[in-house]
Amino acid sequence: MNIGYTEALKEYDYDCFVFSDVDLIPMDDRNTYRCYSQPRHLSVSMDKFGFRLPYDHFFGGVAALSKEQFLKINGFPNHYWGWGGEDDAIFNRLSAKRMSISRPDGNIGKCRMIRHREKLNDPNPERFNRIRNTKQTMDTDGINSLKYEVIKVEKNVLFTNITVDVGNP
Ligand code: NGS
Repeated sequence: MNIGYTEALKEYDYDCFVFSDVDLIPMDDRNTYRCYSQPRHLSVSMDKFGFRLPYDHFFGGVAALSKEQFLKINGFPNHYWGWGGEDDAIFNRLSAKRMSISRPDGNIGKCRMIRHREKLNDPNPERFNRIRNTKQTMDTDGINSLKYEVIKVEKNVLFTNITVDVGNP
């Protein structure tokens, strides 16, 4: 997501960014993908959780942050490898910077998850520790420490597919 942010800014001076898991489809077109005065969590009622939040501080799925909001938290952590926890860390970053979460109504925020199989994406055993240390690490781990190499940029009509090398854990 940090790479998407960086690469998008090479194309145009965008001031709003929507970060979406690849498997989530909004079900209601009143759920506008734009930025708000506070970071916006858009995927608030997912079919897999019975159309409700799985827990209060859930920030996973789809979220919209303005450039200013994103930079205030130094972007997202780079040191999460494997499944889980990165969205909880983002939530902690936002609360550490005293931002609140804006959300659509549960009806409007409905979305469906495309069925998929997850191969090679084991839960990250480090995630609980990393989440706990968010405050101590967020100023040095984020958009200001991002390292990657662009391998290929493929421009399509409706999307750009960018292949990158993010190195190893
Ligand atoms: C939590 C994970 C989140 C994840 C959420 C829903 O347990 O990263 O489940 O996951 N947090 C931790 O593991 C600490 S889901 O069922 O959508 O795959 O987003």
